[in-house]
Amino acid sequence: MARSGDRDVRGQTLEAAAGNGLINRRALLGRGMVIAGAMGAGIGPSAAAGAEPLSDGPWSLEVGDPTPLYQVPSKFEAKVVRTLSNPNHEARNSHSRTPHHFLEGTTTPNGLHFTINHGGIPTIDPDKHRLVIHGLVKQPLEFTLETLSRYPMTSRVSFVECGGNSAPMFAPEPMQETVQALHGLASCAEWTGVKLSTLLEETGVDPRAKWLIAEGADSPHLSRSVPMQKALDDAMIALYQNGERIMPGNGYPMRLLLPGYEGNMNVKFLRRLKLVEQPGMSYYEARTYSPILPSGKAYRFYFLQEVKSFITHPSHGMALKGPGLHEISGIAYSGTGRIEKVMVSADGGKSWAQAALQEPVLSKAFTRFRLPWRWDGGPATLQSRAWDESGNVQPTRAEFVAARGQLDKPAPVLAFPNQHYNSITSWGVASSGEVKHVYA
Ligand SMILES: Nc1nc2c(c(=O)[nH]1)N[C@H]1C(S)=C(S)[C@@H](COP(=O)(O)O)O[C@H]1N2
Ligand SMILES: [Mo]
Repeated sequence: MARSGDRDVRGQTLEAAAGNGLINRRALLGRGMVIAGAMGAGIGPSAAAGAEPLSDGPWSLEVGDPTPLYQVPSKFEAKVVRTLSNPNHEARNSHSRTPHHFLEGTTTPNGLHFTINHGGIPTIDPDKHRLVIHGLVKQPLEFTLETLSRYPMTSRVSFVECGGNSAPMFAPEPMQETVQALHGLASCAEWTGVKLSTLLEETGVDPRAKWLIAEGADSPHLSRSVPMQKALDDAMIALYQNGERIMPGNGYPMRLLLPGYEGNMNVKFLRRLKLVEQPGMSYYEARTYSPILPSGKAYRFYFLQEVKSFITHPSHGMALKGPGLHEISGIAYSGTGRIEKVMVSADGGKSWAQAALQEPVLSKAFTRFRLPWRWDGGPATLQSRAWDESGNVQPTRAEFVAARGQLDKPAPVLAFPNQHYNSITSWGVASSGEVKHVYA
């Protein structure tokens, strides 16, 4: 609980919102809390500031570096990188995971967007690339990057998440892995391109068309069937990612963006859309990416990425530097729409406080949540739980396992046969300050 002596700059008492030190999110609305005074000894801003003039570092005494044509992060940020499933570049399906624990806000920088490429990253000459829309259309059309760019463009922020994201949590024991290893197959960007409905207006749609088959130009020619309803709703042929051309690993020069739908359906290096009556039952929709149920049955299709959240700060592998005020912060999203609320617990789910959501809260996009917390130095179990605007709620782990099962024995992070895991993640904080992945 917040102690009565803890006050924000307006002199208001930091109001307890739930057990084990959670503070009301309204404390974040003020002009800031008095952190230096509220921190434990030896951490936080120095109380002696202002007494002596600042000393000059060597960087203050010489002319700095020349300006590069394309800038990259500071060399001091070298640890902020993706992790690779095949670090030695073995020729097979390759995953790279977003380091959520090093990032803030809601936009994933392009260099850190996760990627999954089943046949490597093709080097596509944008001038030679073509997109064809055919099948059950009135008039088949072929587009170059140039002709596509003449259509009205729109931008939208959307997350992309692999159906296999968070699958390590199917393990019967909590895997001692970072938020990057557990949840790094989800990222969020602003995508700009042409709405698919605009192009389908021009080709015309035969009323018999119920699906379209999207195909990529990479060597596996990855293809997925997409319901026409989604194609005519918010599907986009994306050409830009956070303002610049789509990264090679994310589908250069164009990809299908299906906001809120399973990552695999967002076909990259997009070269063909064929309108058909029946789904194609391609490799990735017939064999992979369908959740397996405890009964042994599998879903035929499972397109939606359901409501999920996880705390990124603090999270597994970090160490709190001492009791006192800390901010709990994380990411929430739902393939159905906007995030309605996120609740946070510091006592393993016994009591909950509502987190502040950073505006703007966008549909099918990452939403950052925050809550102040006074850690008393004792054990704590941190959890977050999200609700979306349609009333869908993130399941507890017990609820999820009851419905969807778990593995009998541990498996390596990469070898998870099941998909679409979205239950609550728990981080255990020990008295030493060490943070570990736990099940609660
Ligand atoms: N052509 C093609 N499209 C593809 C893939 C691929 O290997 N080839 N991988 C799919 C998978 S499994 C996922 S999860 C998403 C990942 O999108 P990203 O790499 O932009 O994050 O792309 C999908 N689209
Ligand atoms: Mo995926």
